[in-house]
Amino acid sequence: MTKTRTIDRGAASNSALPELYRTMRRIRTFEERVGELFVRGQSAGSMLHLSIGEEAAAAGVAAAMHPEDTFTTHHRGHGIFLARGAEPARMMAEIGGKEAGYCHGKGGSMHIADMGLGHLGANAIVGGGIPAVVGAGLSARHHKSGAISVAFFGDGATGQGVLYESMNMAALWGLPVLFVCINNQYGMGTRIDQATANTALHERAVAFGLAGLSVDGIDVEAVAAAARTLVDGARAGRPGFLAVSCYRFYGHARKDKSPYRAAEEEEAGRLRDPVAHARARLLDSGLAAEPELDALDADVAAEMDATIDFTIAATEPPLASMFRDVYDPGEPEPEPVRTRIDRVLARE
Ligand SMILES: Cc1ncc(C[n+]2csc(CCOP(=O)(O)OP(=O)(O)O)c2C)c(N)n1
Repeated sequence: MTKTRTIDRGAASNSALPELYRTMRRIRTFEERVGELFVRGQSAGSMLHLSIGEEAAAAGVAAAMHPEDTFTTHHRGHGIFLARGAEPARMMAEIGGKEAGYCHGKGGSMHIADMGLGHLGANAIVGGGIPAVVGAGLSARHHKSGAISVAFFGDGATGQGVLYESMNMAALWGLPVLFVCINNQYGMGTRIDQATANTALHERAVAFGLAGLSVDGIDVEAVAAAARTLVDGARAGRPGFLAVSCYRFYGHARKDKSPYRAAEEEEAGRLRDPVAHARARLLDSGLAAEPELDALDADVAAEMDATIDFTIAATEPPLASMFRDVYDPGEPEPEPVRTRIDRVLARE
């Protein structure tokens, strides 16, 4: 796999922006290739949710976390896992339903998990991953591991009761937990202000006794700074809530052409581009020069091209492994469906 370069910003600068830019560029390009995988009919399952436009939320919060910290994601979590150190090839292979994937192709896009990297699981049920971080936070405190646990979810999850139960318990018990709401303005085809009267979502967390902040998701440095404040607080037993405001560049899932949004709105929304914003900031501040950024982008493109080639060439899991990693290894494996069908047919 191609190794991507980092920007040499000299000993004088301690800005985190070059690395944040690189993380966001990798997410953007990965997601574009995942879109291609879908169009080529090579993704497993019929749904894919891309996080293009939301890169700053993933990169900024991930940068504030420590290696031992754990997290859960929603159905739009590819970028978050990449920012937390996922190998693109293993992740895309998972999305392609291949044996080489993080869950041997059985999780797919919406159910990736990897305990080694602290990923407690992506969850397709809106709000489904949120309570798990309360448990992880309680466990971390009990075992004095020093870790925090972070739930990433969309604005749609703020309509789920489980968020409020989880925030209440986290605040009541002073757990090392952070709730990160990626507000991309839409829950499927419904704009947030058509579903929610008070769209200042962090205020709800404050009402529950958490530290609540809201940040503009076009600015990855602002996201990282807000996340650092809340991560530090969470580690000291003061749970937090971060609302990151951004725009979902494309439809809800790959098949959705978002007919419910005006073209002008989409155009304006896509101008709120965190990757382009970071690039402009790097150039304006002299932290990087254009050729350097072009070279980095090209390296990332090559890395992700290799990733899609790897995925397409990878093999599917054997049928015999269908129930492996699905049931308790201590229990006998259920009879594979194929053998059961064959047995029933032979009886007829
Ligand atoms: C409990 C539940 N209700 C409904 C759905 C169907 N559904 C899937 S994604 C989605 C929208 C979620 O919006 P949001 O939480 O804002 O995340 P986004 O898709 O914008 O990233 C809905 C309603 C679901 N998966 N789970």
